Amino acid sequence: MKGTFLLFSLLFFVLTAFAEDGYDLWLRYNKISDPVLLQQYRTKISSIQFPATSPTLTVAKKELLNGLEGLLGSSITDKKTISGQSITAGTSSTSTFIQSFLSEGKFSLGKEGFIIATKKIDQKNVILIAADSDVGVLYGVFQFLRLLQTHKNISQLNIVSVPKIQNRILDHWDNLNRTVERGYAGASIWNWHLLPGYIDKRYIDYARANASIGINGTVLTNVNANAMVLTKPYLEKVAELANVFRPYGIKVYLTARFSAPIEIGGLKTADPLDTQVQNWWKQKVDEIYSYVPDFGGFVVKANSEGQPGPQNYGRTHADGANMFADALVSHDGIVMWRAFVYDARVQKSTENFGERKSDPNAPSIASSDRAKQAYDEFKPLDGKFRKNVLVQVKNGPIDFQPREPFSPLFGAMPQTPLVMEFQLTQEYLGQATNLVYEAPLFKECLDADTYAKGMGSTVAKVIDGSLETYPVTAIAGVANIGNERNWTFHPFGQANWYAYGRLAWDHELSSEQIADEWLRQTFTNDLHFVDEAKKIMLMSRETMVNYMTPLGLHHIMGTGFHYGPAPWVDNAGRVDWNPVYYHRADSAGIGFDRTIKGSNAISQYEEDVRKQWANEKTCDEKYLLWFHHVSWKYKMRSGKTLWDELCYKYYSGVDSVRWMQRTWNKLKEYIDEERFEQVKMLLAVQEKEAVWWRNACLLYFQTYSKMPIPPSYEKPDHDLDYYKALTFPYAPGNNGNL
Ligand code: GCV
Repeated sequence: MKGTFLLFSLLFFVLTAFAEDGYDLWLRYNKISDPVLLQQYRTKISSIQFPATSPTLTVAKKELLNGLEGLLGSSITDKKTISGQSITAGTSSTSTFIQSFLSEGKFSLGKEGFIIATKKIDQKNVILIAADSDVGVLYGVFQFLRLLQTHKNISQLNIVSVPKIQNRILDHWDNLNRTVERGYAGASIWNWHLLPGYIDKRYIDYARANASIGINGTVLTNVNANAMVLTKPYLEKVAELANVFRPYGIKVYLTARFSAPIEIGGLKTADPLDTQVQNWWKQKVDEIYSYVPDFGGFVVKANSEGQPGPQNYGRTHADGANMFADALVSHDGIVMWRAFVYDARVQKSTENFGERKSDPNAPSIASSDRAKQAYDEFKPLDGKFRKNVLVQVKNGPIDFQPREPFSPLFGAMPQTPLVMEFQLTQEYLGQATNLVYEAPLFKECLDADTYAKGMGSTVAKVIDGSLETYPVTAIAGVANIGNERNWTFHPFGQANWYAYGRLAWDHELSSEQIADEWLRQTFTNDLHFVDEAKKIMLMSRETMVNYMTPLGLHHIMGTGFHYGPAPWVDNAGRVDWNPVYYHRADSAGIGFDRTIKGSNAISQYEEDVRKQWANEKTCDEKYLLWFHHVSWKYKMRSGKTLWDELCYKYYSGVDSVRWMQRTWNKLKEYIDEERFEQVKMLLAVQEKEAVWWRNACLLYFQTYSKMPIPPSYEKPDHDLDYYKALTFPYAPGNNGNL
């Protein structure tokens, strides 16, 4: 009996120890199963020559050895001298061979670029991983391992890779009490209570994962900020995290609460032009650098959704940002000042989404269209910021919707470097239950042409400094990470973290290429699996747009938690939180008129863009209802009426989810059961949610169109009242803001 129990316990241990729990992300170094390829790789790599003379080179070497031994299933010799069948890694300071190779080649690798090249030494091939900096070598190591993980031919390598954007940052909306605003993957990974004494292994693996995709900065705290993180006990904790991340090339940033001088400094004001306030911030910044000598700087959300800011004192955003910039400049720190602002006269409660308060200090900013407000407030400030200030702009003018046109600020502030802010966490994209691969969304924005300096002035070129030269460039992604074992809850959420990092490094990569890499590293190199799963990924974003907000609809989700459809809501605390404000459905038609006849938000775009979008007939139909109020009977390019097209889109969205389910179900034999089943269950949840979105939206819009849902479509299984009555008081992703 005892023996049987022991046997079962052992079996349980073995099974769970090898369970595919997703913790390893894309950094999986299982032995290559294709024997021919394995042999080819083994003949090329049997040793490394890699002097590890710094903490960064030490972690790089460890990763390389660990990766190679796992992938090749053989032990790798660590040699002192270069020999054939080997990898030589390092910089000019660690290897004379690399020194002469780099000086002959005259490469411009900058602070982070690397080269992976095949060279002949004594008639034998050697693979070089070389860089001008230690962190460049680390990036090269990860890229080399990726080549093996994705089964690439490594016979004649000649890769030169340099990041296009300098600061590639993850923004955490994590609160000090471990809640995560708009987080759907458990609690915050930062265990503030146990820091600085206890270093969770996750911190190291977080740094490894980020470094593997080139992310080099992390903002630890929520933009709805808590001043306490700037106090001594918390700075000690921050310093420990920075120590863990440093070898991986990752800088730490914090969010600065504008009113901190009052809240933790005992001052009576936070006025940015007050010398006492300025000195307080200078001293605070000096103190931060005494803990974290390579501290990156601040992200600030000011005069937005209840956050205090310079306008409370009659000052401008530039006054506020410059005060921080002056405090940071001698340390080479930067300020990322967010442009996510909209009429501050009404603010959101910091504790409860349902309760709204007016902010008596906020100025009156007359604007009828929330989509115009960031541009209206920030464009006039172009040229007024210090050199170490960047203005951080969300990809679209409203708020991370399934689809938005690019923000008109891109290209409109040539004298100011702009940070692109994407949202990886799926606040409006089905949260963590929907499979939505976001690379196509990111690319749509990055590749959009602003025409700021004529044709070809893409958003990517605005932010990477190709159109204007900036001393500093940056991109930010709001993290989708939590303490769920697999980090992102949905196994495919990992792909969004991965894709963001890869695009931040090189925005010219395609969504398809990134999906391909990620699938191979995360699941298997089996071609059938990769092809089919890739189709699912590539169609997933458009699918979601179709079942949530087709044809340019936006912001019609449930208020507060932003979960599920609620186009009927008309009683939110401020007018521009109401779905009815955005879709404007009435008996004549649907859509927000942003042309000259309406809010004229379209005037904020360059003429070439404006001309196209201002006319219903030439406007890309994916933005039609974003810019136009269109009659229900309007003839679409398909020949259908707008109403029929809307029905078609909503129904095809659901059909596509069902296709995704069928396709996934056929992939069972290719991957592990755990992750297969997890995705299968989540796709079933997604299907239900897609049907819910479709039915709720169409039944509601039908009360205005008075037109029938074509009889060939399946009938909604409930009436509108049923959908209106659904409530979710405990949906995840709440603010907390503590
Ligand atoms: C961090 C939206 C979100 C808020 C978020 C805000 C922002 O309004 O719903 O949770 O706050 O954007 O980006 O600041």
